Amino acid sequence: MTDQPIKKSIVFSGIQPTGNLTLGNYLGAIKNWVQHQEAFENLFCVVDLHAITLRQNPAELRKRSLEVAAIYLASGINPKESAIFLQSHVPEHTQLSWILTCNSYMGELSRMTQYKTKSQNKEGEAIEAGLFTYPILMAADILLYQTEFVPVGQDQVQHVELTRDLALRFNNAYSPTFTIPKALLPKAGAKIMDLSDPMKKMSKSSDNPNSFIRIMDPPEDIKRKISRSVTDSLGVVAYSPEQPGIMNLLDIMAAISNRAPEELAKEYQHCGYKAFKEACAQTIIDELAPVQQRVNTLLTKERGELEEILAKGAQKAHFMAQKTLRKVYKKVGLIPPLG
Ligand code: ATP
Ligand code: LTN
Repeated sequence: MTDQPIKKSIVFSGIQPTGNLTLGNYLGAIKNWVQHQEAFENLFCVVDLHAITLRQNPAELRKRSLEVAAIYLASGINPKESAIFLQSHVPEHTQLSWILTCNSYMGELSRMTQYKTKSQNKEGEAIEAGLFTYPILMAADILLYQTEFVPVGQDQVQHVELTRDLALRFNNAYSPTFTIPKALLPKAGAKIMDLSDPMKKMSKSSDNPNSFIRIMDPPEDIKRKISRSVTDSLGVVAYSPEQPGIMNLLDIMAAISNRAPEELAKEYQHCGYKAFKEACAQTIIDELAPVQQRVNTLLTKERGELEEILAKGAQKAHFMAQKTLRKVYKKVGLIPPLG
């Protein structure tokens, strides 16, 4: 018997530094990353190249990129366990993306729900090509690291499926090159809904600030937004699809407390909506308060450390990404650079 350390499976995920991160991003993605952190070898990326799919204010984008990294750390991502880095610091992402673009079909890209919705919102306007090819860059992000699991919210599952298709196509056309990744959804919180319209997903790019809770929202705002959230006229707390607003609040509480939403519904069944909403707001406030405090410290007093963590993360990611890209270069007939 040799004492070889067991190789951990690789996890990759990312969030775009556009807008303010919401409770949806926190519960659908980040909290799940933290929970699985020790079982895997992790790469958590701030996908700034994805952010510029739609034009950004440059100063704002710089600020948000650091803030997202700070949120990862403040939420419990341990930089000793996981690499945290900015996508634009590892050039292999765009390099692999081009090679995959040459192996992707217009048809499969035009079937992506996110593309369809975002392009419909721009009817009559010019649609940026990046909006169309964006899932290929996401596939490159994932495949560069021989990723096995991709922890994301429900809305990204279709993109992970496309990534699998592209990887299988490449492996079949050349020879086994990429690990075939799988999406990893959280037990609760995979789809947090909009507080003003519980049939829509909570989104950080929504125009209505009452529709989402930001990770950095102060307690008064959280209380106000939850108390105004759209529910129904049934008046009894129950976990039922006929009550999507209440279901959503129960899902939020369940995801935060690691409990079953049905069990929470029982606990609050004799409680009016007002008191239930107050309890829900308090659960959120208690969860986010320490994260907010830590983010503020990281962005001020510990900014140097934050930048150092990003530099180390990029170095590690670059090392891993280079290995895959060299393989890919050889397979398709490009000459890998010396060194
Ligand atoms: P945008 O509104 O700008 O498209 P977004 O809020 O959907 O942004 P992304 O950066 O696209 O945020 O998503 C980052 C991660 O957060 C992904 O894993 C995504 O699945 C997850 N996520 C986003 N919104 C929700 C939500 N409402 N519920 C659960 N997970 C979510
Ligand atoms: N497209 C994702 C963000 C993203 C991502 C990734 C998530 C870009 N690259 C790789 C997981 C793995 C989104 O949430 N809009």
